[in-house]
Amino acid sequence: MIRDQETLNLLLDTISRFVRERLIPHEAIVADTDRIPDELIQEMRELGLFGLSIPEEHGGMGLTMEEEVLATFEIGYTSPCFRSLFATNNGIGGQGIIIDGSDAQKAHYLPRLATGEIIGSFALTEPDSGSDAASLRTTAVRDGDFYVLNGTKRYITNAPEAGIFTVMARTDPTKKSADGISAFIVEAGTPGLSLGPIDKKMGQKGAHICDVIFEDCRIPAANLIGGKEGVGFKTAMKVLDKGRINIAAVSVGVARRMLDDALRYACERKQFGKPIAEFQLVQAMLADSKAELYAAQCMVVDAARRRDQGLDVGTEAACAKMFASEMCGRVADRAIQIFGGAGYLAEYGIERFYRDVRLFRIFEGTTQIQQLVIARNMIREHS
Ligand code: COS
Repeated sequence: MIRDQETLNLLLDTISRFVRERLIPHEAIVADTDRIPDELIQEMRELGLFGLSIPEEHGGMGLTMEEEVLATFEIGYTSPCFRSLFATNNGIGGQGIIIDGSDAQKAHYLPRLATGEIIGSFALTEPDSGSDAASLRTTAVRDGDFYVLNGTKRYITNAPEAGIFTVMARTDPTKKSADGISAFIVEAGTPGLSLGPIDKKMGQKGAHICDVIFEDCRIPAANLIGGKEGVGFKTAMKVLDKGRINIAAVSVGVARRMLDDALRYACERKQFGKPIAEFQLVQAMLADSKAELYAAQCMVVDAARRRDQGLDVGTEAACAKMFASEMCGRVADRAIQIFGGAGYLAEYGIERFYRDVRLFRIFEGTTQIQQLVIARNMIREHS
């Protein structure tokens, strides 16, 4: 439910201007240097982007899910690496604390996440545990007022920049399933926590991932999220339900950008004596992209509204993530096709988006995992 349309419009307009005036001009340099300039990060802090969905009482904007996805549509209109930097604070790196954290944990960590003073990161995946998240092997053994963590987390977004990690670890080694898993807040710099080298990847230059390694890493028992063992997997799944709506929203944002770029090019580029936009086969690619984009946008807003109503959105989040990320991949592919040879050149930027958006179909649950979640829920409801 949008609470105040006028304030929201102001926010969306401010973000849109920031994206067009500050971020878009820096896309190429960030891709070349693999680094977001410090002054842009400071501007993101000043705009409140690190705290969009962190509750107001903890220093954030407290946006509803619907408001947040509308903001993400705007933020998505540029290289997704920019959003990646502050998205974990609003999403997977902060939500574990927001959803299941104790009052003391919220009061201690959320204000610093909201301002962007620290970056929050989400450490679920491991070398041998990706889609099968419940099989994770990192252990957390209670020792008095501490837990001792051992294990390795892999592909952890923003780990090189992170101030805190939400870490899922097995507290009950006798249980091999999800109910032996607990969630913890681990501060960067804790002895026994180290980082692997930054991974080289296909796209999203400027956003960084690496391994996070725990070797007899002692953390206070007070950092067990919600003070309760055995519910960490559920915390992770609830976090991902929200995260998946956001990935769907950024897919819509980037698809809009690619389609606008492709449309502009199609109207300017002339072949056979007229703009290629006048050819019906090009029009088909534009029209298919527009229709699918509209469908994805409607799904994202609907899923967000349902979450704001307090409904279980496991199915809708998975549907939106699957459809929107796949749609974004198709739009990227058609955009390259419309650009033709120019689309293959780095100079036009469209090949960079093509590589960047490939990740949307993989992270926060692959398309195949979304299919599995959707079908399982359907079968459960049926029976
Ligand atoms: N919200 C709350 N609880 C949830 C939930 C959700 N969305 N999804 C599952 N749970 C609960 C289940 O209800 C179950 O609890 P009970 O045992 O009390 O019934 C428990 O969690 C285990 O669920 P389930 O049996 O469905 O777990 P599975 O091991 O079969 O796996 C999938 C579930 C495959 C859906 C999960 O492992 C997954 O999402 N994998 C992908 C991980 C991912 O997205 N990784 C990306 C890394 S983060 S960038």
